[in-house]
Amino acid sequence: MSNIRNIVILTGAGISAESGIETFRGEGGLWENHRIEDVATPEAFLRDPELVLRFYDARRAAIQQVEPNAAHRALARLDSKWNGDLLIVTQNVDDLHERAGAKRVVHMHGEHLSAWCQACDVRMPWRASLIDRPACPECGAAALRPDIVWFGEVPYHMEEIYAALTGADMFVSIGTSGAVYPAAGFVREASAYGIRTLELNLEKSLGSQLFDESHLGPAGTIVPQWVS
Ligand code: BV8
Repeated sequence: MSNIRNIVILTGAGISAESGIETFRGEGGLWENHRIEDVATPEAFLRDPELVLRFYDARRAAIQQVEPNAAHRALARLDSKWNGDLLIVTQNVDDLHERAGAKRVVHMHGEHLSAWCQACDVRMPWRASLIDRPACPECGAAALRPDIVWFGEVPYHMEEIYAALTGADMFVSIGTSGAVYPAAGFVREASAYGIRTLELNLEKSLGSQLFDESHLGPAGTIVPQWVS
């Protein structure tokens, strides 16, 4: 990586799989027989708020029981020693990158440990359950929802992400199926800017043929190898 100065790293559910967090589209990817696309939408929340809140309560509790794995730790090491620009753009809503020590992280699909009040529009750290519709600590309304970007909603940090992409020398995608946009389109943008692209994934993804280079294997093994 001698002639590389600025890196953008996209991560997906696959980087957290070895920490024990289910991915979305693997064999265990259904939740109580619901596809993620059927639960993670504003329409689902309007139609059946209890189902959606139960889904997120279960995942918010689960991520507080697991630990970062070797892949998260390797990216945190890279972040701390890298002198150029580096941005970890995660589609994941867990906090494992941060708990491994990474600093330059943005969550484009939101975060499990954050709640968003639909009455006063304030976002706040949140670790407890939302199923009983607790009052917003800011305004008192029972209007808290998971601070998660659902399908059909605009992802967070898009300006920062595209600015980082246009200035990057390398784009690395780790543990994502390439099923969800706009994240799945970043490799196309990177290639259009003439940026070197690398995929580290357990198996071929929907976008594998778009990458200059692709290494297959578990992230806990191949990410530390790439970083060292
Ligand atoms: C938007 C929060 C407009 C929920 C999630 C074309 C262009 C633009 C939009 C669209 C488009 N076509 C369709 C759309 C709409 C839609 C979309 O993409 N739909 C899909 C289903 C076709 N997109 C949207 O609605 C987005 N909003 O487009 O707004 C816009 C656009 C641009 C700019 C401004 C505005 C919003 C999408 C966000 C949805 N929310 N998450 C929650 O988490 O509960 S998406 C959800 O899928 C998760 O965030 C997840 O991260 C993400 C992607 O899944 P992956 O992370 O890739 O996980 P998956 O299970 O699929 O794959 C795991 C991979 O890991 C596999 O490849 C596997 O092999 C690998 N793996 C497994 N184990 C390991 C491993 N790899 C390494 N090691 C291992 N051990």
